[in-house]
Amino acid sequence: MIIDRAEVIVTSPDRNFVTLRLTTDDGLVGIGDATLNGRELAVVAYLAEHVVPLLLGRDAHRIEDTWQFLYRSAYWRRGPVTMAAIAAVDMALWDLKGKSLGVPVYQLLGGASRTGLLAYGHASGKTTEEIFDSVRAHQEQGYRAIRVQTGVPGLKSIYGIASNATFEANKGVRYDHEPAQRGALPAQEDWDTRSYLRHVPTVFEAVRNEFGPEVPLLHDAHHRLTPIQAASLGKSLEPYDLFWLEDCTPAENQEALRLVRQHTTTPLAIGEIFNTVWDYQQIIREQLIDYVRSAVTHTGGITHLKKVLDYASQYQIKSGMHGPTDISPVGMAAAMHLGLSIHNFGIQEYMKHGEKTDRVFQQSFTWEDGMLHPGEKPGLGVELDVDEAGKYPYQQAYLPYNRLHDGTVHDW
Ligand code: KDG
Ligand code: MG
Repeated sequence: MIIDRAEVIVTSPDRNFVTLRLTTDDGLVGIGDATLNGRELAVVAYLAEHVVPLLLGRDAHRIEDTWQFLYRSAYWRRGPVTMAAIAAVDMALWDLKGKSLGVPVYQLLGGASRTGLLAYGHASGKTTEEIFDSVRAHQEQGYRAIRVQTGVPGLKSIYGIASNATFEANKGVRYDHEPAQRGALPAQEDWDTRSYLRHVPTVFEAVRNEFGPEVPLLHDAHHRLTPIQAASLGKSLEPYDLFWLEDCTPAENQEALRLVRQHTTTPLAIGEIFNTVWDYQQIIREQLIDYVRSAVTHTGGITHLKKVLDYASQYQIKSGMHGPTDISPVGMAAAMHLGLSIHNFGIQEYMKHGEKTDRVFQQSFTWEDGMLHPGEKPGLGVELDVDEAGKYPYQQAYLPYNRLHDGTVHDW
């Protein structure tokens, strides 16, 4: 099974996606997700200029060796661009191995450890009434666990709060297919931590009163708090029994989590912008988090994220893999195969892709009763329709960013 063709395909059906497509001498095709939201073309260049030439002629069965070769031979290690590129190669190789052996990837990873994957969706609203509508809409769509993001009085727009237009377009499930803003510049939003810290607990109190104690509720603070502010938020949310509080502080300072941990028992999830096991070294060893948020796509693929999660399992830390719409259906499938097989699966984030995306990527996963399953097709179970992908060229798009009232750029 020798790789004799490697193509990098960029498509923008509902948003931008980067896919690596490998073809072997025996005619098998494997695909991997390399989408890095807002920096897509950097990964395209890395793959096309520096990785594709290394892949031609290699034995596609040698997954571990190819991973080590790409990671170590570059000299420059880690980083989101490098690790997304390696992830795409890794996913495509697992896809090929599954297809060549006629089994779904989760069987190659040790087989199923459960019957399905509990998934959470994104409810949001500017007001409590809008949030209630959004939670109800998610429950009607089958979601059993729900992330709640709220508008804050005095702030005009906040990332993660879907617009009314999006609510309509998504048939009642309030999330954006395109939270990245199309155009040459990122949109500017405003931020005020004191207003946020005062408001969020009142929203969770209302949601708990309305929906009862059973439903797992999650919240994402998007890296915006200092350690002591994060500690205070965790403490004030304790009565509402969150499943997790995500990205409470900027994640690159691992030590900060010690202070947060000393003050609150609200479970913590971190890692959607991490890309290697080294980013997790201290917070796993010191048990400063409860859930690993990395996506397969941004953490060097199935091969590397499995190692992170195996390390985490020694400390009873579970998976909570990143699954917004900027993870392509290929990256989502990889997450489902990995999540089904590991023992320490926690929860899977799942935002439905748009209809155009579903036409470009034909998928075999199932969504029943709030649970995902990757399906039984050999490989990852996703096929890329190249002709359909060609209809949607890349469009420049960026995530928004924040400024405080005095104009200071704030953490995102
Ligand atoms: O590309 C970044 C988004 O995917 C991210 O902001 C979404 O925070 C996010 C989440 O938890 O899904
Ligand atoms: Mg997040």
